[in-house]
Amino acid sequence: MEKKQLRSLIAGKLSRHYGVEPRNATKNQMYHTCALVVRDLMMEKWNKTQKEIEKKHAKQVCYLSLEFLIGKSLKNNIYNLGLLDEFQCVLKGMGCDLQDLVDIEEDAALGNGGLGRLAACYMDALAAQNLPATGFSILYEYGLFKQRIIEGQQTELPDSWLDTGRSWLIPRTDEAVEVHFGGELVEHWESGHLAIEHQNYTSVTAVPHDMLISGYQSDTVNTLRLWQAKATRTLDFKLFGEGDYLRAIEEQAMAETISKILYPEDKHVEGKSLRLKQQYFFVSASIQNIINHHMRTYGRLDNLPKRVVIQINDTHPTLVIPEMMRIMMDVHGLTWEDAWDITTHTVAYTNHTIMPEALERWSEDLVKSIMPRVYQIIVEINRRFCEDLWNFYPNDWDTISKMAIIAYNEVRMANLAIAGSFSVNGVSALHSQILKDDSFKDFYHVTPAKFNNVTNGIAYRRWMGQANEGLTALVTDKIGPDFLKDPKELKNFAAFAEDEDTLTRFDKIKRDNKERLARYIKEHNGITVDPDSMFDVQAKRLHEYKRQTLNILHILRMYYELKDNPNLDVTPRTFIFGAKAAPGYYTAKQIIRLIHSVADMINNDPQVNDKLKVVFLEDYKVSIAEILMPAANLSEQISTAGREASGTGNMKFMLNGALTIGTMDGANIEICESVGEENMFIFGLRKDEVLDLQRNGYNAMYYYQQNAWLSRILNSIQNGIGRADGPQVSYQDIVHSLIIGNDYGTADPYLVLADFEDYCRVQRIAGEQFKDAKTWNQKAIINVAGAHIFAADRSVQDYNERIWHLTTLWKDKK
Ligand code: 26Q
Repeated sequence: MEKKQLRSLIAGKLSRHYGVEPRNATKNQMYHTCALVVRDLMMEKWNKTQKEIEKKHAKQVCYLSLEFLIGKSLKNNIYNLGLLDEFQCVLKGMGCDLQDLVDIEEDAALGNGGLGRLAACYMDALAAQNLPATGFSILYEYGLFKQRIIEGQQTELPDSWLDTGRSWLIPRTDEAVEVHFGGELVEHWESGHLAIEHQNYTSVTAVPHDMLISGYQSDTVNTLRLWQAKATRTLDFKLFGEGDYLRAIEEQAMAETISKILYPEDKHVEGKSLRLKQQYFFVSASIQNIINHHMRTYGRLDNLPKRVVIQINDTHPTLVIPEMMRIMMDVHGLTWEDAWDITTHTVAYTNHTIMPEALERWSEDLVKSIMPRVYQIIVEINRRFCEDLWNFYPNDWDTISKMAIIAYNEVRMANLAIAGSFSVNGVSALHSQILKDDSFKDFYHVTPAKFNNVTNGIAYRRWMGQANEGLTALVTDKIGPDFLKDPKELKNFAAFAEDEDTLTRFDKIKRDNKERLARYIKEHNGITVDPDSMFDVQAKRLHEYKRQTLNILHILRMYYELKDNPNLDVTPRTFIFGAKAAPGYYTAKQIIRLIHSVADMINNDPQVNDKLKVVFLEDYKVSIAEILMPAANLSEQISTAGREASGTGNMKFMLNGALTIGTMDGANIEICESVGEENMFIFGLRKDEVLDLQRNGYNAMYYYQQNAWLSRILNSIQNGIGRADGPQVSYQDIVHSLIIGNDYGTADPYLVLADFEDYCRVQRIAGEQFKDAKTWNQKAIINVAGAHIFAADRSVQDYNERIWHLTTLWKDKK
């Protein structure tokens, strides 16, 4: 596209939409205008993509996820269209800076963390590789809460992202569908067969809003379809007529709460009925849409598995299985056998969690009252499933009751997901192995062929191409630009680990990125940090199993070592945290507060101040990660072995040239295979050692008593932490849960104390090695090159070869 042409597109849109000239436009008007121009450009490709899918009878993936953590879209879409220079230049001519527009855009935070961001990364990779895909989710009016830190403590504020986000959404009222809740079932005979009628239900209308998903240098534009809940009848005239005006309005408000807010808990599940309604609303609307579209195109359902694969992102969309059965039987008149055959050849399930408290279970009564017909179907699925199991495990009631879909008055979503899908996959090699050996062992024995692994991956064009322009330019100079389309090419960068020019330039790039982050920290935290110090970063959701506490204990140890011996020759460090805690997760919030107390103590102690700083970045989100990852030297991936399904932050850090300090957990193991143990800092108990220790009675108190550092540090946390001239806050609950155990369980369930000494040992090694910048940079370069295996492009190819078997729409033109 010519700059002239782009200029006239922008000016034209501005004048038609706002009636202003470019030089008089506000930044907001300019932002919306550019978004609309970009959307128009994508729309042409979107039409072409849809036509090609029809023409080719292409098989596509429908990715069902309660979360898509998109982040910002403007720059990503301009980048994918290959128009970054053009936009920058044309806007400049209009007296406007593209970066200012990028800054205005709110993140679309329709997700909590890893699982949601993964869905967004996969949508990017699918479009880039010309694979047809539709993402389905909910149009939450409020995304993940905004985090404000007040006196060291997290408070939550609503996130009304739609102010800027709506520029990307195309309402499709023509494709709205109804979802029915509650009511009763009445059975009657209709021309010789039993028909089920659903009466007195509450109807909610699902209105789709489409977001167009572009791919890098690709003509494919896919769809992310977000469902908004609207009352089906805006006013109930009967109620209205009776004067019950308030009830009529109330019914409307009730319906619309379904898509109001994203649940901010990850891992921990609570049986809230609104959450179940969200799941059913989302699943029903999506599958109706999929089936309607398929019927319009083919007029039959038996070939559905040849044209569509439904990938469910964890168990949250599992109700798609019984809902699909319902529609095929009750609406389209299929037999149970035919409907089951189609369903179980269409749905595939990805598991993302090992933590038992994250396994979704719903009370039977709740399921029955919200979706009576779906409940009936689940009961029948369970009956048939247990019957089959009886043949496989004769007389083994124990095993069968563990595998049952309904038991103890609960519906177990993972069991339903496994029974109703043709593929079950974990998200890293270790995680998939644990699913087979442990979590889903009995299922694995019945249908071993169902079980797959697809190691997670990241949108490296966003996480390096856009977030780290300096590094991208360096890599491009050395190995050419092909790696941006084919991640395997990135391997070749390893050959430059000894190259002097590469090393000097790499050092400068990292330094620039650190300065940019230092400016951000100065502006937002008022703290001055030294860009020459090692940036040691832990950024992820706050969870006990991720062990931010272990990091803090080590920081305190370094601090006290320096206090004891101010002349100690330590590598200056800036410890940086970013983390949101689920609003109801007390311990996680205490840990955030502890980090702040430690920061307050250390940052205000002039004795250590040229050596140590601690920074907590408020409101960690995708757009902050984009500044943070490129500036990190050390990436903290320190979960208890066997707990982190994969991790994806670990991949983003290494891709930007940080070295990992980590346990042998999740994808860290594959990072280690890719770069070699000498290029990272591995420590801690291995998965089996963790299990052994826990089986044989782990004694946390023993570590506390035996290790002088642990006693000293934990005592100080118990006694109070804070700056010398300020309030000291005591963290009794944290100390208790580490050495005594709280009401809910044994002491230190995540073995923080057991791994402490070994963690400190490798931290010391990391500190020493950082002094030799050249060797450090060589290792960093090997990490960048080794990250090629973690490209979402590769993950999506794995899914395609092992599970999806999609039709490629076309080859890219060169
Ligand atoms: C479920 C029911 C009710 C309310 C909330 C939830 C819920 C929501 C989100 C449960 C879990 C989640 C998120 C899980 C998650 O993010 N898991 C992470 O997934 C990543 C991508 O595969 C992995 O890399 C991480 O290891 C894993 O923790």
